[in-house]
Amino acid sequence: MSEAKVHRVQPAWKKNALIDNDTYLKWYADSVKNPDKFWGKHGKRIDWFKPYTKVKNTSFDGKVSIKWFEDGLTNVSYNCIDRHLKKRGDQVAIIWEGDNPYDDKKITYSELHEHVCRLANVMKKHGVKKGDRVTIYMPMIPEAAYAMLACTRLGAVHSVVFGGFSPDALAGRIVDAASTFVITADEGLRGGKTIPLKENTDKAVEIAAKQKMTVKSVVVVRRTGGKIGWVEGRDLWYHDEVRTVKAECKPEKMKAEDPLFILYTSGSTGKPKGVLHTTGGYLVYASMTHQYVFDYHDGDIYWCTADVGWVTGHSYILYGPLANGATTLMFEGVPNYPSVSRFWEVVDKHQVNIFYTAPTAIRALMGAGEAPVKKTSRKSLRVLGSVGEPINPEAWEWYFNVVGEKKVPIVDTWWQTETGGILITPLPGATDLKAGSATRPFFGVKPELVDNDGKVLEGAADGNLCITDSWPGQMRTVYGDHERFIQTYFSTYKGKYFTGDGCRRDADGYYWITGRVDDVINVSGHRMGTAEVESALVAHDKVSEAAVVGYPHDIKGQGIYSYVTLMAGVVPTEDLRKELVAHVRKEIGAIASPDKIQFAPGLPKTRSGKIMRRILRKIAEDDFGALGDTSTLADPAVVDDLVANRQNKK
Ligand code: 6R9
Repeated sequence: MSEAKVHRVQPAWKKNALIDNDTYLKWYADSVKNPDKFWGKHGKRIDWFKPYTKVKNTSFDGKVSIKWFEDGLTNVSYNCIDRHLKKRGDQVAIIWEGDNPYDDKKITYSELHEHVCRLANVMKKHGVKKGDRVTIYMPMIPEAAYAMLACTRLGAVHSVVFGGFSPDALAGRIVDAASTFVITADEGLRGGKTIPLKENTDKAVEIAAKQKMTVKSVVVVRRTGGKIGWVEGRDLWYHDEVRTVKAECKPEKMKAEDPLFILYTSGSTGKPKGVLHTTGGYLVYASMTHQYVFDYHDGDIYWCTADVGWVTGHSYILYGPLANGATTLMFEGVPNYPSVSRFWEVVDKHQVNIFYTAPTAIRALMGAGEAPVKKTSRKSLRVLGSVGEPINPEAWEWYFNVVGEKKVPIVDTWWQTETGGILITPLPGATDLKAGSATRPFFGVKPELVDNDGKVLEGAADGNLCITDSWPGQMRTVYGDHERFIQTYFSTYKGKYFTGDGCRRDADGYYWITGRVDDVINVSGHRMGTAEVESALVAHDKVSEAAVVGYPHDIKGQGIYSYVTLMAGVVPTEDLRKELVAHVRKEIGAIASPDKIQFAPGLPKTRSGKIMRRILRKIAEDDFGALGDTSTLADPAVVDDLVANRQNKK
């Protein structure tokens, strides 16, 4: 093998592994040669009320149409709960670990069944029907899982909104999905701090009402007991409601292509898109990747540290693991509370075998040194995973050497909200590892690298990452805007799904994701469109223009750097800088807070008025010696001012 240091598959990883390298190669070849046959077989891993006879019916051309298992009938909640009851009724389905280390509980599959049925009956009683959209704005408590599963039981389409988003962001998502039913909690609790979820919901519902979108019911789970406002006739206490309904609720028979959920994600232009996933293909793909990527064996304790507000929480806290009858751990807290040993203490406490987290957390913990890790045992760990952004080789090696003590394989899993599940990844018993590479495609995935003109690059190459054929977990459309779906993903390189990521393939055929090539930045593994932050900034009455770029950040991966031009006569001050940061937090949420704000009398523009972001990125990186050609600028002098006042001087 060439280049980076290779960590070969160790005998212990191979010993009981589900897939070894020969099997990987054979299955992969079969999967791309004859997808109908391959997926026709693996589609049976879930239960169908009516078996499918058609497997794949997909086209990336023209109007783009993606259908899998289209004539089959199934139900996600049935597959995640009911079908396990006979064998696993008393097995723990969810281990919940609270923000406070003394707060935890275990929910068995039969208990999960009852909770989900009751909530589904409450929703039914208040008018929720198949196809309706339900917004879920919850902390990381088991009721978030019940809410999602209850929707799938009825065939309602959930839209989970991350608890860190602002009332404005929540309102936008409620309106876009035309959702009249919201499930939330009084407050969230993270790292000892409360998050006013109900208060935010009240504000969001008001904002939505101004846009003619009436929310009829708000179900409230009591988490902290904090003081909240109450709207009679609209608000419902979860604990009161679930007591009054039956503990049984029949799962709806859903078509494979019936919508399952909407999840909003940032793109390079406009407001966040509602990524739509459907029922059958999504579940087949989420469960299959969960099993093979994490080499999941019956009885394993599995922990993914994501929030259910992101796709990772959907596919790999909830749907994949539960469809496989796993025990999945749900964590309410943060990696550094009460101390930076928390992750490893939880691993020991619950004897976690498979642990899946984000590079930003690894880097932050790495900064705190080895001692907080070493004081824990971690003997139960068998597989470590990484997701959300490129993992730098230093962080990878630290994860491998310190956390896994050189004995545990790392699966660096590349995928996206749009892909539904993992597309490029090592398999623990099959793939030799290289620090920083997501390695090879999962079964059925056909990656391709193209240059900016769309020319296909062969062999070792650096280019734009496309996927040339469909896989069952792929998104089907942008909710309510199929044209935008085609435009965003299938028009840059005709007939191919364009990921928005840059990627290098080495001589061994390993893939190395280099990061976004569009105007999306990745802050602590969270996607943020620069356009969204810009529009929040210009919504402030003292701002006339704004341009936002990412810059390398030690912990977050990328930080948010904003250039702001003020209205004539407004004096730039430190206070105004703080005010603008607070303003963006209010408009979008804390994850969008600019790390740096540079007041700029002018922005570098071409003669046609296009902002030259390339230059802004360089200045933000403090790399202004390499600005490149600035001769096409309308006013080259603005660059001197930008360089002189840069905020990231080394
Ligand atoms: C699952 C998720 C997707 C974007 C994606 C890419 C980056 C995710 C990665 C990775 C390098 C990995 N990304 N995993 N980059 N290596 N293992 O994160 O979905 O929030 O939609 O973000 O994240 O840039 O395009 P999402």
